[in-house]
Amino acid sequence: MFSLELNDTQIQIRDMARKFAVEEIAPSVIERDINAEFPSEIIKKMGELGFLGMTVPPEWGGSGLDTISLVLALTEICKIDASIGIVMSVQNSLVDWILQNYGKDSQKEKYLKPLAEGRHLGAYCLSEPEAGSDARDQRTTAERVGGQWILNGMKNWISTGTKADTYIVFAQTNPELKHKGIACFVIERGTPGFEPGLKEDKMGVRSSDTCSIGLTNVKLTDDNLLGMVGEGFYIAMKGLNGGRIGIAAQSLGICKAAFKAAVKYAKERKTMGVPIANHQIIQHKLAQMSMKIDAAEMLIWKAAWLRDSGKDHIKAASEAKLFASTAASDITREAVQIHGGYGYVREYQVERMMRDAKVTEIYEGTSEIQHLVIAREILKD
Ligand code: COS
Repeated sequence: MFSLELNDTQIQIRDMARKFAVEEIAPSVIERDINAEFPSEIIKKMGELGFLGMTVPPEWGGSGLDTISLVLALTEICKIDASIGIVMSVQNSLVDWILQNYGKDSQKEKYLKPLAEGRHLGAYCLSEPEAGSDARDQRTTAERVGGQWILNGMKNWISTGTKADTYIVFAQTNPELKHKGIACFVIERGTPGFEPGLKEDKMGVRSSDTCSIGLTNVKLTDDNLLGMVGEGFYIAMKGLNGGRIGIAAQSLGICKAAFKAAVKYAKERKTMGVPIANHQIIQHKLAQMSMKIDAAEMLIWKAAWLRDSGKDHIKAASEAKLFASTAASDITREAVQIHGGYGYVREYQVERMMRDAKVTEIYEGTSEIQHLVIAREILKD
């Protein structure tokens, strides 16, 4: 049964993430945003605490928790720093999940364990210069030559791209088969011909690391293949069903932080002799923000619960992501507005939240793609 009541473990995980975020992440968040500095030390500590393998079973080095626990932890981390949230979400929801569900035991031992134990970082490489929303138009090729696979192409917008140890990479084995020809590979950092490029200079989530990756005659074997040849597109999409819940949780964290800052400021700041919170126009804004946060949380928990129950959650994940990411942009914009001029300077942090929020409407499926996915699920017979 779907329940709004958290169990003891879920409460414990949420509180642990909250404490870690406040004590370990908050002190350096403004500096890391200014300098676009990847938080290596913080991520290392998060790995030691089990935050990078949350839903992976203990036998493969993980914490064996449910998706609700993951979204609770992600929300708490993103209340303080959405850049760290994207590293955590990609690793748990995409990289770990794909290896856990499509890796052979030998691959799990080699790749999943160090990821889940937090010793390695992972990246998910689906997008390309010519294949973003239209993900099945993969131009990266995987050619069978002798007993090997030779990969050539280019991947784009890869989160944790210059820092990862383990990459999940999608490539086309037979263009005639269209999406049924795509295969999924696991590639180690340092593999000859696999070359992460320069870090992008981004508007938001600046201390996360994003880059393109070139593949030039990258030689792999069947030991690098995850699932069956031709199963790659389905693996990518099923991964994104979880990834989208993660981005929704990231958005919710941003929403909650911006709302808290806006309420505090509205009670303190006076105009016309009274706190601005006394003005009806500000009250309307706060009411809208509060309602959107509650609705986003319900959608996220519902999607997470469906995923944990093994039920279809394609529509629920897209609804959660679409709603929460739209709310994040709306709420951070209003939080800046409520702060007036102070909202426009770094010290009050809502301007960073507004910049961070924007990308939640873009990555792991744009809002336009989420509308398409939801509509297709409604209309399918
Ligand atoms: N979960 C499971 N299976 C899915 C799926 C999902 N979310 N989405 C599509 N599929 C399956 C379909 O059921 C279909 O299966 P069959 O081959 O059995 O018919 C197959 O995949 C192809 O899907 P579809 O026909 O819908 O393909 P389209 O190209 O028309 O649309 C979209 C696919 C646009 C939905 C997909 O490319 C997408 O999600 N794009 C966004 C990609 C993205 O999020 N990129 C961000 C990467 S991280 S920055």
